Amino acid sequence: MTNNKYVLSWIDEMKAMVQPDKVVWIDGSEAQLDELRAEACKTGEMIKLNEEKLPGCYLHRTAVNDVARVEDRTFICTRKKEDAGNINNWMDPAECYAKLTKLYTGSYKGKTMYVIPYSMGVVGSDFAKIGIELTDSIYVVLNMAIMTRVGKNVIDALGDKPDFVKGLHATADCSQENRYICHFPEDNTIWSVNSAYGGNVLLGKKCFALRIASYLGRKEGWMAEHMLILGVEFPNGDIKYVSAAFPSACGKTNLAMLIPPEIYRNKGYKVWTVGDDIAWIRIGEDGRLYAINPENGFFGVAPGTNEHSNPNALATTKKDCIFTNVGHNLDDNTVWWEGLDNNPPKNAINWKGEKWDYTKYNKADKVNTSCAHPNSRFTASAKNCPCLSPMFNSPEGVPVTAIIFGGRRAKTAPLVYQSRDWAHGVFVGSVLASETTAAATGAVGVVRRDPMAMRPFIGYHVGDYFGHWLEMGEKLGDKAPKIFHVNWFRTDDEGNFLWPGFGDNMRVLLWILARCEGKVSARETEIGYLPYVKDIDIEGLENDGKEFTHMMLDELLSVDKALWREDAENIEGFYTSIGERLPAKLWEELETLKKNLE
Ligand code: OXD
Ligand code: MN
Repeated sequence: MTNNKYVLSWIDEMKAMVQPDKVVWIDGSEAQLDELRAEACKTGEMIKLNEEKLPGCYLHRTAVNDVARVEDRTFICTRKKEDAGNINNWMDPAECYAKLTKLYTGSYKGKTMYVIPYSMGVVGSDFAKIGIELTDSIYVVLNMAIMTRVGKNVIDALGDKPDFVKGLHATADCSQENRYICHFPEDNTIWSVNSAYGGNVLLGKKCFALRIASYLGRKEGWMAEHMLILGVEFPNGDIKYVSAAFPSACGKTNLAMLIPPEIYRNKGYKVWTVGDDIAWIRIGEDGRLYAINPENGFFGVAPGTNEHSNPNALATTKKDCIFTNVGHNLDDNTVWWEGLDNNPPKNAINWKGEKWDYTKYNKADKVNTSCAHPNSRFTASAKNCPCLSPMFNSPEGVPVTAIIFGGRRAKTAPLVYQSRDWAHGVFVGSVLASETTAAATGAVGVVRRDPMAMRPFIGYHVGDYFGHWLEMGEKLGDKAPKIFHVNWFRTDDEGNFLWPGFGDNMRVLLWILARCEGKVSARETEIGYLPYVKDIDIEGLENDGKEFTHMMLDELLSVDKALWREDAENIEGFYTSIGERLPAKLWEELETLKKNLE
């Protein structure tokens, strides 16, 4: 498919190590993908679902010990240890290559090596980047063909240049103790072995588009962020775009595909989805910030997705979708997951491949009793999304008016606040945090700092990463987007959520955009600018079937200084752990916060 000598010699080298029986280049054609689908069904790797109800859809189950990203086995292998920073696992590159070479050697024997040329971003556009993934898994090929732009046109766009990310994946024997997801940012290389779960093996996603890309972004003056991108259309037809970072499992896909409440729809408001997980952001020719979604599909969490929480995502999964680790309803050969509806199938196979008894479901032990694994997924093509932005394929991306950071905080963070300026906004993002829920760990309320929601995804030193954010702000000057923080997860003393969330988050988005346009005033507080209660529209709003009142909003917008003082101490510990590469400007921001709270 190519004469590119860099590509060919790298593949030869990898072939000599993994020793496949044959090599197949993925050309991106439907005919080839169809053959692979048929082969995967023949071997049992995938199950074809009901063609009438779910046309073109398949079910796949991973090994039971291989169902999520493995942060403790994910490494950034820079030559100098300090360049990886304190929140990444580090291994010396030479040592890592040697260690993994042993695991890879002969691991493709009896198998086919699939060569997947893929583009992150519109093929051939200025801001796109190319990767080649070698894999022994048809499941990986078919997922990559949904999540990225794959095929011959990509290799043609590469021409004879050496600018591609080299990704090697081997399922090997899927052993947990030998599972490694390793990144060599200085070599443009990713090595993943002993896993077949999406987040570890779809190398275009977290590995390239966040870890390697964040490293490249710093070098080249742009940013790779764990952010959704959405456009809010106003009744006059104007569309304003925001990008928003939330830690994993905080509802990014739901926010990205939000459907405004009826009263807003009737007035002509609409939300358009550009991306649900990753944004590549750079300064455009007019000096403003522009964002693209480098992906071509959604790898969304299935449980909890339903007609109320995210009808657009549900619609997106109705054709040409690959479901992973969800339940299999044998009565009609469809899929089911917890939270889809109130009709658990009576004749079903669970995510482990065992007969499932819906009467034994126990919320406190989801992993063992649920039909679908809590981290089960759908891989769906962006083009099937009913609210996909017409700008999705725009090579320039969309201009960003506001940046939003969000965490899961029961008490501390108010519903929404605005940072005083860019540097303060970088401070707010740098200390982003979520509290663990009982369901996740057993320990309630443990704060995990997740800077810019990038904790598991920064491909270099976190202190340098913050420095890069500050520098971008300096370059943007007065064209910088405004930065906000939201918290949809504030609770009362009984642990009930105070804010209805989902479509009603539109009300908060509108305040944010009104602030960006200088159309609404705000009150300055210790932590930043907060809305006046009158300025968040609560017309027709209900929470849990009860009318939502201004008093409730008052509570959601209150700042408990004692809790914030505690938080400031926690931030100090976090900043201290980062060491001397933490920019002085952020220490100053922390001092300002502390003074304000005195
Ligand atoms: C994801 C994640 O899968 O953030 O998007 O874990
Ligand atoms: Mn994510």
